[in-house]
Amino acid sequence: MIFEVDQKRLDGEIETLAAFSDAEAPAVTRVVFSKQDAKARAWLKERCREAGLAIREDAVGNTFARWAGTRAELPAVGTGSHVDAIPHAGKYDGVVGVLGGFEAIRTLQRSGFQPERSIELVIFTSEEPTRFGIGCLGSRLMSGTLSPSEAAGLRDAEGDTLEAVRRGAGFSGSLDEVRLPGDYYSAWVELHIEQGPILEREGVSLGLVTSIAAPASFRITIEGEGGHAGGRLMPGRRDALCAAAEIILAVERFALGTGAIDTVATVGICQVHPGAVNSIPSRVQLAVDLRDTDAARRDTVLREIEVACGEVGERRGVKIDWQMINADAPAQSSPEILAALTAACEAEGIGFKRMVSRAYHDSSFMAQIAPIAMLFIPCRGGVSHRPDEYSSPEEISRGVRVLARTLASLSAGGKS
Ligand code: HGY
Ligand code: MN
Ligand code: MN
Repeated sequence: MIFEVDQKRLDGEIETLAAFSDAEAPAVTRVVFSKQDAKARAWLKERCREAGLAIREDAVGNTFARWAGTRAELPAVGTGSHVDAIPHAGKYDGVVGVLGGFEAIRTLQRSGFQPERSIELVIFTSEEPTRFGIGCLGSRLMSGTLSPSEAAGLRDAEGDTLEAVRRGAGFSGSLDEVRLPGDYYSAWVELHIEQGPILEREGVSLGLVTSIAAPASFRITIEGEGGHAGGRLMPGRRDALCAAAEIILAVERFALGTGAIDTVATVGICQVHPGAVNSIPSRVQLAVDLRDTDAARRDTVLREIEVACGEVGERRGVKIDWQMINADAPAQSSPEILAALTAACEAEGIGFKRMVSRAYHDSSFMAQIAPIAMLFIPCRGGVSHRPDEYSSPEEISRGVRVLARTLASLSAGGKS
């Protein structure tokens, strides 16, 4: 069976989706439940309806577009990703998995293939932590990793709760209904850009993800003493930003200190109060992202940072509070799904390599309710979460062809 991807149309759709953005092109900003997010969702649902897929949305906006199989009573095969984008991001992160998964379904339809198990495209709500501070909100609720009550109470920077925002965006119903049963999907595959340099550097077309790194994130609030930048002399100052500076460098030092290339740590947010050039910072809020393929090694770094906070707080006379947001386990891919991807790569004559994912994905949580794997395509220079993020139409098409073939093989009925 030959699978022909409609590369031209797919490329056009990526450009159309990128235009639903709150940033100047080529940057893309599309924060969950924003107007641009709503436009993107509406546009995607229309395209899926045109393809004859049955659409449903759950109480938090996860969107499901199903191609009914001949044995629709069996657990379905799932694929998909996210279309929300962090501020000033690119146009491929998540989108390749949604539009690529959609094109894989249309490619199978055009080839005359008829699935036994239904094949379902999923567009997850809020994979990015931008608005509510925690990533993979939709898939956490689907997998039961986050409770409905914890989720409902999450607040954005304006203080609006997820409960109020989702209802304002038209998603009602109980969050209790978002959770999927363990046998909802028989298999799950997500296509995604690598967001790293390995495939391009090694000249390999596709990556078969064997495991997804263990992400953790937390907030550190430092309370010092404000005052006049001129009148308050240096001795005895309790400058919250100077204390924060020591902590930020400690985060970097401890991540480097494990000696393992897989330990990564980033302080991506630093909010200074009152934020005036002639006023001593009285309060600083840091948001820290810490990951490792080895959860125990990650947690060692976590503890080192905690100890350093205590020492800096003591020495500088500032109060330091710590709020854990998440500390997730690494996710393992299923040998069965990896085997299906391997067979599809070989059938298509496309080179591949096994690798880990250092970015987290919704598949990290889908792994708790289904056998999963991810399929990576190269991205130029390994760049992502930047406007110059790029994957070529040819690289995307190779990913879509292998995904289509994999979905076809997984959708064969077999055991129920
Ligand atoms: O941060 C991540 O790993 C993902 O891109 N949200
Ligand atoms: Mn991302
Ligand atoms: Mn992503």
